[in-house]
Amino acid sequence: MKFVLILAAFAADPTIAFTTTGGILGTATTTRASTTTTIIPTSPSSRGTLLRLDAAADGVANGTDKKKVIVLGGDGFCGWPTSLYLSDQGHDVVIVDNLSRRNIDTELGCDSLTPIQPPGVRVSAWKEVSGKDIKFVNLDVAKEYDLLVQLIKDEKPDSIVHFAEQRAAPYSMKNSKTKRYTVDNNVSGSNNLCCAVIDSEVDAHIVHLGTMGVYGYGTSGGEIPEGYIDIILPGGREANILHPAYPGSVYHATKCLDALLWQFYQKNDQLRITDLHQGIVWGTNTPQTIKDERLVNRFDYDGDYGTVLNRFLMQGAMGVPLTVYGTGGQTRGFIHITDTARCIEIAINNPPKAGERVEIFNQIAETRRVRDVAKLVADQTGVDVNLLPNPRQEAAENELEVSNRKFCNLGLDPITLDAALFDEVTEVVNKYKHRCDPTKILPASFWNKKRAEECASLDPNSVKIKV
Ligand code: NAD
Ligand code: USQ
Repeated sequence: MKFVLILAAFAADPTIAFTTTGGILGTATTTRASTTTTIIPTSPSSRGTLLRLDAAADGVANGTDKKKVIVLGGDGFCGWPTSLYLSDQGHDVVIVDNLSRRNIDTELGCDSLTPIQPPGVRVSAWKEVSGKDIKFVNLDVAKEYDLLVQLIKDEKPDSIVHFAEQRAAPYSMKNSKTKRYTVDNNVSGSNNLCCAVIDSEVDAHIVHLGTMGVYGYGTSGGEIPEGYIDIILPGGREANILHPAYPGSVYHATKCLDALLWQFYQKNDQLRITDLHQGIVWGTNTPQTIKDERLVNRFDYDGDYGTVLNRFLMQGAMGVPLTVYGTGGQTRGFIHITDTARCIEIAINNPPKAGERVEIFNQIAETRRVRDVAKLVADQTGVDVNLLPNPRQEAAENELEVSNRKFCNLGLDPITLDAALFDEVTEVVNKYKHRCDPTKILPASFWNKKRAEECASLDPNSVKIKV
């Protein structure tokens, strides 16, 4: 399957050109090939970027078997659009979620900028729009072990996609309660999943969402390989081992612990496991979630759960100076939400064989430095860039070079940061800006006492939105 990016105004604008293998599209850097048939606007009224989707390329439409897929954490930011995408591709999807993310919103006194509907409304809207069923099961993967085993026995999934973790680094560093919750929830959930696959005697392929943060950022001394690194042991013996873990938060540490669990259960029980080391996801809607307002994806903008590019796009649209931490010298990997869903399907379609070591992919499109991302947004929106004291204990500057060859070799043609695609997010923000609580925009979690003291002057009430 191929997606292609086009600008709605291309016919009228001679400065905008297509490329087939990547390069410059108009004045914005982007990559997409262009053999598509169907056009799906990112919003019914969009005059900006369109995402085109050729339904006849991979997945079931391309002759791949229809799969039964359980999506753990399928109510979340990545899980919901992935569930719809897999369903749209003809797979049979069961969502499992304990709605803990929605409860954390209540705990933090904030909410998704977009008005996400309850799971029941979401799945019936999808049925109405697509004619396809998605089952929703409210279950705690970390605590309700027997129900999890029974569900796997009943559904006999081919694949289980595991998104069901506490995923915010800042929330995981808030206090000892959130640190302990993050470890308990994430590590127990992953361990339960392995045990449940073994106990149910269903040969399901586990596809886990890991993070680029397991590697540390730029600690390899060169390009970060996909999961495994060649080393020379004392005595000169060559080996290829899991890349050393170097987490930067309690959350990232849980992903390192997960990686060890995957390695152990693969070795001991021949489980088939794929670990996807994903970068920061940006964007909001996908060609599926845009089909009906009741399907809208969640949009986190607050200091704990909002991730950097979506936060900057939201701030830009609301006339709020961009919240760059420190010098903005951190380099990170990025991927668009539409590609998250695509990568999951590619992983599902390419499981390791029984007995093969854990398959690891780096799920990113590109790397960018935070201050460069801020400049891109500031240039487009005219807002100022604010350099704030850094609430995090992290390197002020880092280089990052990452291999993503495995996904590209399997047909991913990744979407890269593109000012035209920013319009989709800006449109969403403008539509729902009345739902924003500006007091939630500044950082609210600090990595240690020193960082908290350095940030003491930040006043949440000082942030004003331009109406
Ligand atoms: P999210 O918080 O929006 O979604 C996670 C979902 O899992 C939520 O709906 C939550 O209710 C559910 N959940 C959590 N613990 C659970 C449990 N014990 N039982 C059942 N359900 C549970 O997060 P997201 O942004 O969709 O991220 C999904 C996964 O992708 C995470 O594992 C995260 O580490 C990984 N990831 C996310 C990003 C990103 O930028 N968002 C980047 C890289 C990796
Ligand atoms: N940052 C700012 N200003 C902000 C927000 C963040 O300068 O307003 C900086 C941070 O200091 C950090 C970088 O931007 O250096 C990225 O922060 P982030 O919150 O966007 O991303 P992170 O905390 O790393 O976590 C997110 C997801 C997590 C996922 C991870 C992928 O929440 O689930 O695992 O991205 S990665 O970063 O590749 O490890």
